Amino acid sequence: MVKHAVEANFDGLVGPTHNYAGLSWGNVASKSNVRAESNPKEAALQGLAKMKRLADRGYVQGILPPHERPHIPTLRALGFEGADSQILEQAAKSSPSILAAVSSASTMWTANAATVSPSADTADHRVHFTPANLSAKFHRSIEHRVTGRALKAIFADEGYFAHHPALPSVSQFGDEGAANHTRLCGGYGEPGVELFVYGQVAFNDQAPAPKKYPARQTLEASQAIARLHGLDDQHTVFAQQNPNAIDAGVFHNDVIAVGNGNTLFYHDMAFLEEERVLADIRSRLTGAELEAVRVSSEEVPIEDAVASYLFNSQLLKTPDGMMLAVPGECREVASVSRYLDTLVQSGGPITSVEVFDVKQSMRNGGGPACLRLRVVLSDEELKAMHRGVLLTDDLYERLTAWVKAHYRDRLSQADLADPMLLEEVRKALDELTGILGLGSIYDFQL
Ligand code: SUG
Repeated sequence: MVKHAVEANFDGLVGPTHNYAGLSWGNVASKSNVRAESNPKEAALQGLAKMKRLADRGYVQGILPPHERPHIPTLRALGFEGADSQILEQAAKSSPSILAAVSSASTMWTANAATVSPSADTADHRVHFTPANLSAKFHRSIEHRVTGRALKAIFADEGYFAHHPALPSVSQFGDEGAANHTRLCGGYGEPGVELFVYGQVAFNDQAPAPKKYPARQTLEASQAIARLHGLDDQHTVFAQQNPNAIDAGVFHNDVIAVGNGNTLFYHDMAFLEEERVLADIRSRLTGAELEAVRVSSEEVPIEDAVASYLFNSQLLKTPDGMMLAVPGECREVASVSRYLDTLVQSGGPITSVEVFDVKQSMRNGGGPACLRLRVVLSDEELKAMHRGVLLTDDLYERLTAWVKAHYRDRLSQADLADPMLLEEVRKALDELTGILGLGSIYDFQL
């Protein structure tokens, strides 16, 4: 029986150590803004404003909390010793790159937090979650344990929700979560097609692969997730990303394609085997015809797609079609702005475009779609989850006040060694778990 379901978006609340450390080789924005001064307060408020606008439009909007950073347990595991302040001092002196990595607020990009399969697709009819190991980048590889704890605290009822540990943390199983996973469907409660996009085949040296930048997701990882989630062949399509796109700065599929419902909005350089991928989706999709909105390289050159993050927009169902929630940068790149003007008049499934300012995150390569993890939930599942993380007017007010009270408005690389910053972060996060009713999820709370 088909149940009524909704798509909930869980945005990562930007953490108090948001900074620009140039940690992501292959992510053009991260490298170009290295060592620029950041504004964590503005970043968090921009994120909250996006969430509020969408919640006001009637979308179910949730929050995933930031992690404890700088992460002292990781520094201890790497041999730094003494009191927390001594550890920070030693790390800053001898290994500033390691200190920067364990200080990143990268958990804000929750599209990389996990892969989620809705109950309509899975063999045991539960919602399945696998936190991404993010093994391609050291600063992100330390996220999955706490992410797993947060997801378990929010989706606790084992009758409805199943949680898997992250895949083995090695390059052969490199997994970047929902950034490389899109679900196409008729209604949200109907069985859908889960499109897994990978950058490289790990156990085949002959398979096409990017030459310049790393492929962060492997076919083997995507297949493992599909097995763990109990997805059969009728509900899955595996597609290789075009290696030339990765080499042009498309480090995740969500930088070049976004899908929702029966609509797939993508660039002609997104997939290695475009025709095969579309045919596979079409042959599996039930309850609706696929609407493929293809943007050609003539309309939007790949460099402009990467610079503007056109495809890192959120595609959201509206009563009369689909809304594309684009980052402000899309109006600053001429080809993209022109394309958007024609898009809504084209008579296709995308009927409106709205602009969101998430500049602080964009400077690290994170657009509107990076900032959210989608979880399709039936009415019963929505009731069963921990609702303290769902954005209401009251929660928005409390979180805004919390950010204003605890966050700095400027942060440089030198500030990361400041023991006061660590204290501020822990105080703020302890208060946050109280506001969200999450119990203890951080190492410093256990
Ligand atoms: O993993 N940037 C993130 C951006 C993630 C975007 N997510 C999606 N496309 N879904 C990354 O590359 C940069 C941090 C720094 O350089 O300080 C960073 O981690």
